[in-house]
Amino acid sequence: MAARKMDFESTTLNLFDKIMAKIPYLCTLIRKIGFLESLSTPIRHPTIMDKGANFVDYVRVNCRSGRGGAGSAHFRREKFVPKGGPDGGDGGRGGHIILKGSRNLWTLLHLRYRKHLIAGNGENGAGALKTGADGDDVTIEVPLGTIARNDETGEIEHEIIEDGQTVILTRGGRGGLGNDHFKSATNQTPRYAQPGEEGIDEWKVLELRVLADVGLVGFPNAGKSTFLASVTAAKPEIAPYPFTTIIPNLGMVQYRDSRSFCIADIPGIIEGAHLGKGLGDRFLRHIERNATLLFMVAADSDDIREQYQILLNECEQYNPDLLHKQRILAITKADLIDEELEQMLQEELPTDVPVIFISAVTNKNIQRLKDMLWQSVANLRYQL
Ligand SMILES: Nc1nc2c(ncn2[C@@H]2O[C@H](COP(=O)(O)OP(=O)(O)OP(=O)(O)O)[C@@H](O)[C@H]2O)c(=O)[nH]1
Ligand SMILES: [Mg+2]
Repeated sequence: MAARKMDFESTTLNLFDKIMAKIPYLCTLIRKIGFLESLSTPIRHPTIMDKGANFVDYVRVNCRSGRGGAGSAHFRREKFVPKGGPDGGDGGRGGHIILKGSRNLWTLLHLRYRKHLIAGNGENGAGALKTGADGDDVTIEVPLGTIARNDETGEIEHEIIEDGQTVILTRGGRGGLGNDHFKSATNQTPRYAQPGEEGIDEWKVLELRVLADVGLVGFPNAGKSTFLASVTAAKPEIAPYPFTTIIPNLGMVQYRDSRSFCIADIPGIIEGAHLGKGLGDRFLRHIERNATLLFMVAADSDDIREQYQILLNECEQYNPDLLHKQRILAITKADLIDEELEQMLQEELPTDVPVIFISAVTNKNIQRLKDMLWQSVANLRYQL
């Protein structure tokens, strides 16, 4: 009996030892399983929200200008100066909220987490005609092309288009007048002064509309970014899948005789963009300011004329004024079709717009297109 008990105990101990010996191996196994699992779970690629998060072109800000300081109702009191008369100074004005254009900024990102702009209050006036100090202004820098709207009415109030340009977004309250202002022949001891004016507390909408001479309009994958990269020093992302570009890109074309113009490449638009399809019409606002619209349709599309019409329609749905802009139609990727097919396509092209076949790969007609764009830009810029 005792021997059997000993036997059982030694077997248990052996088993225990064996398990303990296997622990490092089990740990490695568990780690390996974890590694294999991580292989099977898809890697999280940056999403549209991640990539575009730094491009902010619309913010609502709460602007609170400062209250004006009260005027002083004070009388001069000095030895040997009896009945010195009123000498109350004026209150200082409240601080303004000021917008300032800066060519170094490109988005409104810096205002995304700075929702409340609060200016300082003006100081009260004092005796001996001392005027109170003005409240501290709050100046926010914004990129060129920013417009400020009234949040309630949607009315455009200001537009920043030049570097260093400043406008008062929300005006600070006026300082009250001191009693010195109210003295008169019939009232030589006015015992009152004006209170300071209240500051304004309001919401404003700041919207960025990129200032560029030429805007690229096309379906995703049409070759817009490739064209931008071939004529400017910009390095946009280029890839053979739709919606590679999800935020606008800008590039400067160095034209002959050191003249230059700016091109904006906006994300591709698709049929129904005005109903929110694809990336929607959110980025169309960035071509509203462009002098010329360069429509781009790929040469290997099923029906070039139809695609052009769809793009035109989306622009019209967004803002009918876009149709009054100068237009050029570029048929991209012309290297994918031969001369014969190009001749055949010529007959099916829209007739209401200048058309040019280009290829960013073989450089076909790129210089000619630059000439056409410059002509169109210069026409408006210098009213030739
Ligand atoms: N063969 C040929 N391929 C081109 C040409 N231009 C662009 N591509 C190719 O077309 C694909 C799409 O080009 P993108 O410039 O990214 O197109 P996009 O219009 O900017 O596309 P989204 O940003 O998605 O709207 C890429 O694989 C380019 O290499 C061209 O002239 N010839
Ligand atoms: Mg692109």
